[in-house]
Amino acid sequence: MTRLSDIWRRSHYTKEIDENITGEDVTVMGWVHEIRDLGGIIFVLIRDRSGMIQLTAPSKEIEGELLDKIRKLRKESVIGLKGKVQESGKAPNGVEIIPSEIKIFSLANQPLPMDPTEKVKAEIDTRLDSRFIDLRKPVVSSIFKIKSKMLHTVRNFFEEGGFLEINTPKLVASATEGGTELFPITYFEKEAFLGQSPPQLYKQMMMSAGFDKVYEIAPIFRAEEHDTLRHLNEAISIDMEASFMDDVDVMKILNDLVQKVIIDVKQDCREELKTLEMDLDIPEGHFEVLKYDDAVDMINSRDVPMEWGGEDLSRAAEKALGEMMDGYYFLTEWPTEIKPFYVMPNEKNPVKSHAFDLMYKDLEISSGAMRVHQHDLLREKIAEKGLNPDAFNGYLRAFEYGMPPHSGWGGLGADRFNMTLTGLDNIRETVLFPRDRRRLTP
Ligand code: AMO
Repeated sequence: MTRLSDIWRRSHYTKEIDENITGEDVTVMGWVHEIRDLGGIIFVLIRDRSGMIQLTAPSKEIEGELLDKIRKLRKESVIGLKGKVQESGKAPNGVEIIPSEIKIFSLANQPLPMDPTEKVKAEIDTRLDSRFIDLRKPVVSSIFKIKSKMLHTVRNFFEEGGFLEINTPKLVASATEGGTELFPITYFEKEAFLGQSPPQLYKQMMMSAGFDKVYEIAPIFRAEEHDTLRHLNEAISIDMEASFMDDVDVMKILNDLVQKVIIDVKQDCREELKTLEMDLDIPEGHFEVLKYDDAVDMINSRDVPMEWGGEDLSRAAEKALGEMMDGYYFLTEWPTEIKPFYVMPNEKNPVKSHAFDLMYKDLEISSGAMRVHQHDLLREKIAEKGLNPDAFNGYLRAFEYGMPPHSGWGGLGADRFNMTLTGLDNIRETVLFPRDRRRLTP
């Protein structure tokens, strides 16, 4: 077929060019990372997704028109390069390319809004404003290569475990986790919201539908005002739900999944981890389980005031726990009162519940529970939370005509989980285009 475009086709990523292909003709595509014009010889570093290669142009050996083109290059312009691979002791990876032809696809304006070579460090706001350039830095793109691997492992893990991937609506009519923290939107003549935990009610309804085991990877929207290093207003949540399982069963699934992701990332993202100077430890066996009661005592022992059942963990409480607990651990037996309506109370002591959180040091990375599957109890619990049960009829009906006992967890925050894999302490680093209290663009 004849092509209408005259874009060249790449023969190699720069990383694939080494002394084994000395003498071969190659075509690479990339960004001009650096230019050094020494008069008699010009060096240009060309960068692509995989790494960098040096173009070497000795002015005596290169014909005038091509040399002029090379002299015209500007940093971060996008070019195609055809040339011969030659061994070179001085070039960054032991080989260089002697050019035969160059195609300039796009010249970059100068000065650049930020320096992608990292020689001049930029603040996070400057970086996010020019995120498309920021992401050109290996230290930044590594974060997203690790995230991609993580998501790939998550999908494989669920598929191999017999889970069905589902998609649930993000435009919803009511809250799931409590009355506040919702973004209202205009839905024709009605008010609607962006879901704060959209899979929650629907993944439970899938249990009534007989799907048995489901998962979803999708955004959650939270209109929380706080401007912290751990919260965003849009985040990616990994959710699962399974029938005929209790909280301990699904904690085991979460435990296994986290371990599998760490094993895969450690094995397949060596370069990226090295770039990030991150040494990942594979946690072995079962994560430690800490009961909420004991956590309160431990927190109080650090002179951080916290009352049993009164509240979720404050930041000071999380920090105190993080100093005493290492790596991943579960917090269990949460007070029923502070958990959402769908959480199953303990049969013998209803003040306590079958809810758990997965923590990494001082960071909560997932919440889950055995759910209430009895219709009348669920209705009662919705009312106890000050919500109108009639507003939940679409959900509640699924509990009237055959609902298995079930459990699940959610919000294995893909972004927060990624923080633990990359060693970063600002969640904005792990999201391409973060949405926070002040940022809605780019
Ligand atoms: P929860 O509200 O605890 O539980 O949220 C679960 C997880 O989602 C992530 N997360 C966030 N990440 C970034 N920014 C935010 N603003 C944010 N809010 C939450 C965290 C957190 O641990 N439906 C239940 C889950 C379930 O029971 O299945 C839920 O949403 O990693």
